[in-house]
Amino acid sequence: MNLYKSFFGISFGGAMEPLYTFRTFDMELPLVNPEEADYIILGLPFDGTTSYKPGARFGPLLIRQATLNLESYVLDYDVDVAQLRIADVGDLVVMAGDVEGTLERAARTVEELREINGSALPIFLGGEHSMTYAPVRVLRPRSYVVFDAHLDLRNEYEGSLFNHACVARRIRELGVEVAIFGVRSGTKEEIEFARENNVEWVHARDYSFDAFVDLVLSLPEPIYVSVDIDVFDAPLVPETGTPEAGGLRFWDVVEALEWLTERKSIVGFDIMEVAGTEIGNVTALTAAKLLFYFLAMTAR
Ligand SMILES: [Mn+2]
Repeated sequence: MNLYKSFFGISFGGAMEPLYTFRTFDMELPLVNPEEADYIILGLPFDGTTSYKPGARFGPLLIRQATLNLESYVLDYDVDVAQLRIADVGDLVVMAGDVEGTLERAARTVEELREINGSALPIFLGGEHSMTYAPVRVLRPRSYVVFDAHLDLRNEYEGSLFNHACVARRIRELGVEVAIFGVRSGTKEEIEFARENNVEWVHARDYSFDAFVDLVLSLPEPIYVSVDIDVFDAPLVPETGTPEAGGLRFWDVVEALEWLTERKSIVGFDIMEVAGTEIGNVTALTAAKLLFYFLAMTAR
């Protein structure tokens, strides 16, 4: 399909049924076309299986809007993210309430973007964590490192195998090594699945940089890295599907990502489960800040 047909905002929603919208004008970054990009950003604004707080469908929009509040210069690395070659292709056009149909669309879109530019690093903004399954299936990492309050290892939840509470299990079943950090919520069934299937996880209470490095050091590469925004302590991310007290600090995740991006080959990155309806909400500001840190640290 012709990527530029809708790029200049002319033909949204025509007969060609675009997979994504190019609705990107709020992002505080000068953008480039996907062919020339080092990073390609795609929003996955799906919230059809949300169990508690709704609004993940607005996550990508809220994150982009929150970038307007940030300086593009990241002090820590002496990097200006406005200088990076970033393509933002907008949001996937989701199929409301249809998680499997939307996952298929997301997978097709990720494949298409890989064909256009296979050397750019894909970054996804969500949207429910259920969506992470699509890029992982397409990008075929050998390991999945995830920061999450929840194990997401249920076999099924509320009648769906692709519910947000099942995503880490589905990924493990692809033969991918799974390591989960910041956990403080799970079921007995999930703990048993983890034990029987070599899924490594670190409780938020036991989390330390050393514990992180110990675990990820031996993971096979390349790695897909996922941040469920609910890994952070609830006051930092109140607008998310299932907030949990007792989470990680912002710098815990930044330091872990610094280590990963410096030492390991990363095949994809996402920030998921940002929700809400209010511009400038705290969760979106946290996510936007983390996004700028990630972009800047990979460009050090
Ligand atoms: Mn979670």
